[in-house]
Amino acid sequence: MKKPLVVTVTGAAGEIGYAITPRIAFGAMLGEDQPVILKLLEIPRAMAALEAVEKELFDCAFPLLQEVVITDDPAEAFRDCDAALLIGSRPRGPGMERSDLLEANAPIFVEQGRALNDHASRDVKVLIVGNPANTNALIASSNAPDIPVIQFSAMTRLDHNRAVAQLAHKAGVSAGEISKVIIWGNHSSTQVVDVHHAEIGGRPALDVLDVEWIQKDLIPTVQHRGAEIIKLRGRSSAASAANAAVYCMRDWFGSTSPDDWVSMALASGGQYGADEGLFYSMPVIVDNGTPRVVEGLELSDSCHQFLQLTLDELRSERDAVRKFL
Ligand code: NAX
Repeated sequence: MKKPLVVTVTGAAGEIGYAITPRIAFGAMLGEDQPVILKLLEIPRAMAALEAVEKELFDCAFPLLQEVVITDDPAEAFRDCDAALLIGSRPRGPGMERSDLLEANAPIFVEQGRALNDHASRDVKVLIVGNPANTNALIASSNAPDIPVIQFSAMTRLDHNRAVAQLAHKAGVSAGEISKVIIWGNHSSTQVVDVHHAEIGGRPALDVLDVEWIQKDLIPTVQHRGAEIIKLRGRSSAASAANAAVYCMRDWFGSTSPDDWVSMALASGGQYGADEGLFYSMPVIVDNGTPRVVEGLELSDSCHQFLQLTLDELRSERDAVRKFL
C-alpha cells in the first residue's frame, strides 16, 4: 500500500468542493492505488455544511480515503499537504467591479499563501481555482516565498476542455482525438482560444474545420461558456470545473500524453511576451511531475493582437493588488 497523500481543498462546502471531493476520494485525481487524506477548509459559518460533506464522504465507504479533517484554520488545513486546491473565494456580488472582487479576495490568498509556506510539504503542488484565479495565484505564491513558484498554477483547464469538447463535437470524433489546443493568458473573457496548432486525429484542425466556424462560433462559445452556464442554472459551472481540476492535477502529478500538451497558467518566465512572474496560461508538457512550457510556437497576427488584451488585463489586475504581493 502506498503512503497516503494529503490533499487540501478550500471552500470544500461550496459547489465545486461538493463535486470534487468524492472524485478525489475515489482515486480519479491521484490514481486508483493512491490512498488519500482529505483536509477540508471552510469559513466558520460554513462549518455545518462542511460537516455534512464529511459525513457523506464517510458514507461513500471509499477504500482509498484514509481520513477526512474538517477545519476553519488554514494552518491545520495545509499541514503536510501534498496537493492543494484553492477553490474557496468570495463570489462577485451585485454591483461589484472586477477590482472590488480582487480587493475582497486578496486577503484570503495572502493568508493561505502564508499558511502553505509555513505548513505544507516542500513538494506541494498548488492549483488556484477561485477567481480571479491568475491574480490569486500571484498573491498566494508571493506570500509563500519558500515554495518554488513553479509549484503554483491557476486553472485554465476548464477553458481548455471546453475548446476540446467543441472541436470534437463539430468534427464528430471523441474528445480523445483532439490534441494541442491552447488557452493563452487570463482565465477571463479576454482569454485567447488558439487552435492554430490543434490536431484532430493527427490532422491539423484548420484543414478539417471551417475557419469561419472557429472564429464566429468556437471562440466566443468557449470565452462565454461560464456566463452561459450561470444564466441557465443561476450558479457557475461546478461539475465541469471540478472535473477540470481533477484532470489538471492528474496530469501535473503524472505526465501529459505524448504528442499533446495542456493549458496551465504558470508564473511566466517571459515566454511569449508575458511579463515575468505574471500567471499566464500557456501550453505545458508535464514529464513525471515536472511542468515545462512549450516554447517557440509561431503565433498568428490575430493571436498576437488578442494576447496583448489579456496581458494588459493581467497587468492591471497585478497593479490593483500590488500591496498584497
Ligand atoms: P461557492 O460559492 O459555491 O463556494 C465557495 C466556497 O468557498 C463557499 O463554501 C465559501 O464558504 C468558501 N470560502 C469563502 N472564503 C473562504 C476562505 N477564506 N477559506 C475557505 N473557504 C472559503 O463557489 P463555487 O461555485 O464552488 O466556485 C468557487 C470559485 O471557483 C469561485 O471563485 C468561482 O468563480 C471559481 N471558478 C473558477 C473556475 C476556473 O476555471 N478557474 C471555473 C469555475 C468557477 O467559476
